[in-house]
Amino acid sequence: MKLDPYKLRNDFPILNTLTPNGKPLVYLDNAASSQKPYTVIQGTSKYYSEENANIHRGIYHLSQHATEMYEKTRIKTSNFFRAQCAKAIIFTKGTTESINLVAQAWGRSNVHIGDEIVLSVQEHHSNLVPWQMLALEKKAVLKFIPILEDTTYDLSNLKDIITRKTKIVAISQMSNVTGTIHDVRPIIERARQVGAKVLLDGAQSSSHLKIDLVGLDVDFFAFSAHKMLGPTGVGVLYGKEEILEEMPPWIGGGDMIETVSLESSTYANLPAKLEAGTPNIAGVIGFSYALDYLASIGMENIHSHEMEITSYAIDELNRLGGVTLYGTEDIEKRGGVVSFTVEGVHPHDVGSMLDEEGIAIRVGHHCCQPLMKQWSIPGTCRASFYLYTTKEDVDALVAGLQKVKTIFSRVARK
Ligand code: C6P
Repeated sequence: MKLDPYKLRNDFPILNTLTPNGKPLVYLDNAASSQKPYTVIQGTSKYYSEENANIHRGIYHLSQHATEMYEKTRIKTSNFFRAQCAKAIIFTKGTTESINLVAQAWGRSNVHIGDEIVLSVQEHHSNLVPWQMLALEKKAVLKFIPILEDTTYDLSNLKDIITRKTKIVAISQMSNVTGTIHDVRPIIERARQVGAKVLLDGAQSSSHLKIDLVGLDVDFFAFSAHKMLGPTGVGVLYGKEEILEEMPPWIGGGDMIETVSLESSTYANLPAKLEAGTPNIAGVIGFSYALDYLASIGMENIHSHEMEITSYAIDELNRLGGVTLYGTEDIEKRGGVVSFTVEGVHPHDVGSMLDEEGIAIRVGHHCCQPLMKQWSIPGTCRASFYLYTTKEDVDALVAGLQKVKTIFSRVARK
């Protein structure tokens, strides 16, 4: 069913606010973080006002109720992403922490001198730095899947890149810079042939696509709640149960133990083993409301809407002229992200001038410095869309860019 962004906007209080200089907010930075609907805001507030207690520790009603809501969110998350089971869902602080958890807990026990770790050249720093740290510690080798001119993965040399020496392949399913949705199946198949594990960075794909984790047959999947209408400070690491079972704990502390003596400890079963300390209970419960909201709309409908908006934005930006667009022209391979540069204008100037018009986009390297280096540019301007983005938002962006171009062409003439 086609979604109605105009109707949905009423569910997001921030979208009806004005910026400090009195302009209606045009929010086009959803790849950085999405806005939150009333249900998430009110659900989180209800937890703090009426339901707040620590979990897994109390035998009193409030604590048991909070535990139940927290654990129900785990089950809901598992069902939403068609995971193996709820135990395979580990709550973290976000994608970054989820990837670090794998790099450190799994990586330290499974990656050894001379082993290879395969990444791609367009990874977010969160899916580069943790592996660089591990490779340095273990004297392992980093290898990279290149991208084609259309920004999809170049699979032509996959057999040479992913070999019997490969221990793990860690790649993103959707680029935060170009919005390219990658066909990761051939990469997963190749990893299976050589016995390597696969981690998918789902920070972007999780908010835009219907994901079937068991169908994808990935070993690990990492994402953040705040990009899918949920609170900040909550993320998920999905891992195949048998792999998580074998992984040593990452952080030690309360709630992850079975027994503790002064000298040593034994550890709890999954998922507690990998969730030491008091978690972000309010955030996880808030995420449960976000999942309900997304489910009520349907991820396929969200993706269709984004394709429509993205296609409209690409057409309008091309019509504007003087704008270079990055990413594939095949709309079927794109999510709701458009990266571009404006001829003769630094992305930061574009961002600042659009801000004066109430338009929020992200400019810069988007935490993908190696990709910017490959393209020999300091950064791009990035407009990113979501279920509440309208064609009028895109029109506002294009009008703002027209203004930028006019002002800069006047400056250039002087
Ligand atoms: N990208 C962006 O504006 P965290 O910060 O842990 O929630 O997510 C990190 C992350 C990892 N992988 C990808 C592909 C991402 O896009 C992000 C977050 C935001 O592009 C903030 S830098």
